Amino acid sequence: MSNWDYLSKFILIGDSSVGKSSILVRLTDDRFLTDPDPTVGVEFGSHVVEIPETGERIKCQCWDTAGSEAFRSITRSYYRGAAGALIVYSICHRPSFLHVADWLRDVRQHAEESCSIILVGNMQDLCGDEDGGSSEGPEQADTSTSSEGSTPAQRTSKKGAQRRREVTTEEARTFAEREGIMFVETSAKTGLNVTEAFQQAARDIHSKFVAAAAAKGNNAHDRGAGAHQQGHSRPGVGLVTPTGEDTAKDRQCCVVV
Ligand SMILES: Nc1nc2c(ncn2[C@@H]2O[C@H](COP(=O)(O)OP(=O)(O)OP(=O)(O)O)[C@@H](O)[C@H]2O)c(=O)[nH]1
Ligand SMILES: [Mg+2]
Repeated sequence: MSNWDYLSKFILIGDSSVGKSSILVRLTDDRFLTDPDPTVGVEFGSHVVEIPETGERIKCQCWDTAGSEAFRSITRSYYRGAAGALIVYSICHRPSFLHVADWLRDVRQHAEESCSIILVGNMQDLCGDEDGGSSEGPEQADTSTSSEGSTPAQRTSKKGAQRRREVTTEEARTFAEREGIMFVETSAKTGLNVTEAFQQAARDIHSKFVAAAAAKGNNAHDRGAGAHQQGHSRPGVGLVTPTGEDTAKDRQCCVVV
């Protein structure tokens, strides 16, 4: 018996050193790496999240991309077929937020039109309060060096330096609302809202799936319906359902178009 009801492809994008890989490791392994290597190209991880209201389980197959410009042409090729996209920035590093518009343009250009997009303001533990300042100890990555010109290495090497919030929750929320995307603040270090970010996106993907099924006159919850054939996917929606038997072959399916 499968431990998931739907399979969905996610991409994590955003500037270098904003914590994309850390978010994925928190989701899949529930741990935090203080000194991870920058991602080279793309990395993969998967995890089943449950939608609390319906109890349905979505297996999130996540492609964690390198933020570095050098890998951009490689990473863009992973956008295709993504049902969900997490655009990550650091709430303590304003340039990473200013670049969100570019990442959004990229997703809209290269991913499916129906891709559910969530803006993720990470590193909430470093400067969670709106007035700025660190709420945690000195071992964390520093992101306080305001601004353009600071390299990711510089931003993460000054242990113990003062951190300041550079993007308010309100500003990010207003941006997200204007763009019609979801929004959440997270901490890969403490785990705050990490699962919730994926749940929120999964919920949105699922509701699109149900709406598409209804438009076609199918019942998305009826396992006997044609919608639940092995590896079936709904074009433009990006959900795959396992068969009732859930063979190993079903579970390896990872490309959703
Ligand atoms: N305190 C704190 N540090 C974090 C958080 N998320 C990531 N970091 C740290 O920030 C640094 C960069 O994290 P990564 O996860 O490698 O960032 P990335 O976005 O994957 O970077 P690229 O792979 O280069 O694109 C690391 O030192 C992490 O330990 C967080 O929520 N809180
Ligand atoms: Mg990474």
